[in-house]
Amino acid sequence: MASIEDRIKDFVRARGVDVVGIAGPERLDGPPSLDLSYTMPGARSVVSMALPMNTDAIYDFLCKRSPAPHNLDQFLNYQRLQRIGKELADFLVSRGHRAVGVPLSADYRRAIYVFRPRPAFSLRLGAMAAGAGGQGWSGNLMTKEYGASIYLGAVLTDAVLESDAALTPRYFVDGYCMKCKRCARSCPSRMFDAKEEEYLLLGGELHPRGRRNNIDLCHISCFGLHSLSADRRYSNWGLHWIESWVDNPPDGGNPLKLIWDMFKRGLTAGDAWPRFDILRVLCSVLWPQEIMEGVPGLEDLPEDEAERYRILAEFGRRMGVGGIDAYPIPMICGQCALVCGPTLEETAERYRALAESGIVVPGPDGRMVRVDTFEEAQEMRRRYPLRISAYRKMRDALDSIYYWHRYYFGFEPRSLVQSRLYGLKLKKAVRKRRRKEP
Ligand code: B12
Repeated sequence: MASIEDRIKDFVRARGVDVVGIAGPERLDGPPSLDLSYTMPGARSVVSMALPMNTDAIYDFLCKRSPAPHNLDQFLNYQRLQRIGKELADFLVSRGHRAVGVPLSADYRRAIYVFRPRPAFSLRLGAMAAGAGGQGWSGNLMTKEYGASIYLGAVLTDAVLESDAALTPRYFVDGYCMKCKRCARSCPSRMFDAKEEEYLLLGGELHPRGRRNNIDLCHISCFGLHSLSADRRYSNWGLHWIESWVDNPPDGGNPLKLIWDMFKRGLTAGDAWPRFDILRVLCSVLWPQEIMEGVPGLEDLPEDEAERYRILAEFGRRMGVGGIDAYPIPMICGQCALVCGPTLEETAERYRALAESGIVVPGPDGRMVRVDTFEEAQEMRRRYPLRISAYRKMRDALDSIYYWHRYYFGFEPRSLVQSRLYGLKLKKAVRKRRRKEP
């Protein structure tokens, strides 16, 4: 008779997921967000799953043709992963276990400072523990099949499952990233270093990634608050620039200045809350069929950009999020993951597409316009400045402060203790490693 582990894998493979791995209780020793009991008390094992991003949509995004296909791809795949997660959880329940599908993002632990979120459960760490992939230089989860351009899902269960073989901690960094590191160049704000390493401690082993200059740089790029690359050669799909960064890109060395710049820009953007909220509802709610009605598949997306935005905005409104109708594009960046393909050649090709793509800025009727050079982009921004009313700015600032605190503010001694203990263990392991180095 087939084992429960084989049945689980057959179950998800039958639904089109070819990257799947399992981690049992002995694998779950790592950062606080690998503690399953925070999300599901009594959980002992994780089933991790990955779906690939659509490659044509990636090229449309990186080449600055359109951000709409990649955004639709994420909308559809986050719903698909939630559906498969729920079906797998139901399957495990029918076999006498307890099980839940994990929210795919925006499910954070409560903290005093809410704007540097810590996931309740980290899908990347779960996937590493389950052998579905390994950590890449960017910190993204890489898979052998698709590189880092993937979406992750997971189911937690109280069943004690047998673990799959995990990849060695340096599997991707030594075998792939050391010859590439294009992810570091594709991050507009240079969030992580191209040379120096830092580590995650998982199962007593140090897993390398590029040293982070400051995680806020990632938030600033990914939420489109500063979309111009440090070398001014390309941008992501964000609407804004932080003016003082154009001539002096930050290096992460002054964290307070970075936080100040982030708030000054974020709280005057006029649409910061709905842009985050759409991701929150998309990743934590499995929407019924009537909400998905009329949402086309990628192959049926119309050519006309305005019509594409109308479809995405309508989908957002049906999920209860309005206020970004003119530019309903929540996935603005993520370029470090998008460029990272299954082979070095494919990654080089994607990076070339990005590096030569130019800069997008808001144009005449608010539509994004692509230009070749920094000088042209500056001229467009001067001619067509974004006009956001004082009322909208104020309302959005208040919404952002209120909702982030409502959903994520709190004091959790358990998280603090876990974080402190993990920090101490990590320091000790890094010291030990340094002593051994020649
Ligand atoms: C937070 C988050 C973001 C943030 C920050 C990203 C970042 N660089 O960490 C933002 C919004 C900017 C973001 C952007 C993106 N994300 Co994102 N994001 C997440 C999320 C919610 C958690 C990431 C995570 O695992 N952090 C925890 C650990 C691994 O990160 P860490 O900072 O190193 O943690 C350290 C400390 O924080 C501490 N620690 C860990 N946990 C805790 C808990 C407590 C309480 C404390 C005190 C400390 C602590 O220990 C760690 C080691 O030192 C996951 C969904 C999920 N629930 O897993 C998606 C997820 C990782 N994102 C994903 C994607 C696709 C993206 C984007 C490509 C954008 C997009 N959607 O297209 C970009 C990529 C940018 C990048 N370089 O990561 C995918 C995975 C992609 C991949 N291949 O890995 C995920 C899994 C979503 C999904 N369901 O598919 N993301």
